Amino acid sequence: MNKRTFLVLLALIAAVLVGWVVWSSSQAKATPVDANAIGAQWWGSAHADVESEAFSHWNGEEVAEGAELPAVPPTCAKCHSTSGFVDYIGGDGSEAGKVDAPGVVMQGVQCSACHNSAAATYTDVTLASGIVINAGTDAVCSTCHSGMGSGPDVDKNKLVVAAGAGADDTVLEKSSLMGAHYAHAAATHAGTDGKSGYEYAGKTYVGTFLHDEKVNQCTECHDPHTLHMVNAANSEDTLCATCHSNVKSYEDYRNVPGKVDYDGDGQVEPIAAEITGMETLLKAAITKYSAEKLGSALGFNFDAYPYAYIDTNADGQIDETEGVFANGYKTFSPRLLRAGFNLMFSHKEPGAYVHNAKYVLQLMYDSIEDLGGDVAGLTRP
Ligand code: HEC
Ligand code: HEC
Ligand code: HEC
Ligand code: HEC
Ligand code: HEC
Ligand SMILES: [Ca+2]
Ligand SMILES: [Ca+2]
Ligand SMILES: [Ca+2]
Repeated sequence: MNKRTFLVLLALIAAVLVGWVVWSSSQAKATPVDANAIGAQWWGSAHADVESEAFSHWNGEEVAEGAELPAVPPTCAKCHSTSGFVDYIGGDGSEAGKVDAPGVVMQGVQCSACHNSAAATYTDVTLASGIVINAGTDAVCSTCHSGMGSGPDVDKNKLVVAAGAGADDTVLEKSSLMGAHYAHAAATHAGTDGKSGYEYAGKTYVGTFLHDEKVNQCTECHDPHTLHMVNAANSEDTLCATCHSNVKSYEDYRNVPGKVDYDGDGQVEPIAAEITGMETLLKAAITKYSAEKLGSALGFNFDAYPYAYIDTNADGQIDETEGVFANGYKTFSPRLLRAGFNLMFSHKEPGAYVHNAKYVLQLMYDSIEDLGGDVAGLTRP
């Protein structure tokens, strides 16, 4: 099947689903819903962007005999395909809690991922840390947006285990950066209740972020179809404006006035900027520690996998010649893996400032301190 046929088929499937969802919701309540509007909103969202890397990463793989499109392996299919997600929650009649069959590329997150009989009663989400949280009506969103790795995985890494307790500054040959994957909003939101960051022994961490009773659930802020912020009632302004008067639209989300100078630069900035400041300090602490203690400086290019590279000329930047796959950083120590994990945990969840800012600030502060960095001017939330 070529791509055009596939997309036409996808449109047809969506149309049938629109009909089905509208029919089943009309059984439940009398008010008619504008299904065309909902369909259009969904088509414009990231969930429908079937050509994005998240849904087409496997396009180059071999097509199995009898299949028409390449498969998404079961470990990835839960979050990267509609069929894999429905399989995971048991909406296709298969065992719940596990993906039994590979998913299919370029499905996106279709109507049927969220609108099926299993989704309606699905509440308990197993995070990457193994901890189960009762996410209530957030469970569907939280399953795909909780990441693929957790802080405790660092200490379970076989190289770290082999090095033994107390070998925090030992070089682990052929090691690589560990992270929590991407857009793991539910993992940050849960804070220490989800144990998703690398939490240092003897420190305490904030739990689930209780923002305000009207904005604690994913879909109280995110429209489930456009994924954008919902508007305040009878207004063109974003919902945020009801409580943060300067936040009218997209450009302003990050500009809620802050209260504390966490990163110690002498300015009380909005908390999103304090997080960026803390990331910069953690990056610098990582580069300094790796150069001094491990003999080769670690630098980052967050846009190019595997993100961690040898900063050959130790200028704190990864330039084009350094940021190549073959120059990936491979000589982490256990201490460096922990700090690198927390940096990635913050950076790859760009909405952390609103999902649970204090949790990522605490994690990064502790990483800077553990690396022997200077925390004298910083404030730990
Ligand atoms: C718990 C859910 C989850 C699992 C499991 C998961 N991913 Fe993802 N992944 C995501 C989400 C969510 C994104 C989207 C991030 C974004 O674009 O905002 C993503 C993005 C990606 C991207 C795109 C990154 C980019 O820079 O655009 C790749 C590639 C990827 N994942 C590979 C994988 C592979 C390979 C597996 C299986 C080994 C996997 N993922 C398993 C949730 C998951
Ligand atoms: C990522 C999950 C997700 C996807 C994908 C999704 N929906 Fe929804 N949809 C929801 C949630 C959550 C609600 C709100 C349910 C509630 O309020 O009880 C909802 C509500 C609805 C409603 C009822 C609206 C109302 O005002 O009562 C309709 C109709 C609907 N969706 C149709 C669709 C169609 C058609 C598609 C595909 C084009 C789709 N949905 C895709 C999550 C999703
Ligand atoms: C089956 C897995 C799955 C489910 C369920 C799911 N998402 Fe997503 N979501 C993804 C993936 C994968 C992406 C990345 C899509 C892309 O890159 O085009 C994404 C993208 C997003 C984005 C945009 C991210 C960006 O970088 O622009 C938001 C916001 C979002 N989802 C919120 C939600 C909400 C809210 C819900 C619940 C109503 C939800 N998601 C349910 C997998 C899922
Ligand atoms: C207080 C409102 C609010 C709540 C509650 C909320 N979000 Fe968000 N979310 C935002 C804002 C604001 C952004 C950033 C949008 C931007 O900058 O484009 C965002 C960004 C995202 C993104 C895309 C980028 C990223 O950081 O990953 C995803 C995915 C996401 N949220 C998922 C969720 C999920 C899942 C939940 C529930 C566990 C949730 N959100 C709860 C407001 C909220
Ligand atoms: C119903 C009222 C209400 C709405 C709506 C609301 N907020 Fe808030 N917000 C608050 C309150 C109250 C606080 C202070 C919470 C605290 O300090 O623990 C807060 C704090 C914050 C903070 C600082 C977080 C921190 O950890 O210190 C940010 C950032 C923020 N809001 C962003 C947003 C954004 C973006 C939106 C819209 C998507 C939004 N808020 C919608 C009431 C609201
Ligand atoms: Ca299954
Ligand atoms: Ca500051
Ligand atoms: Ca350099």
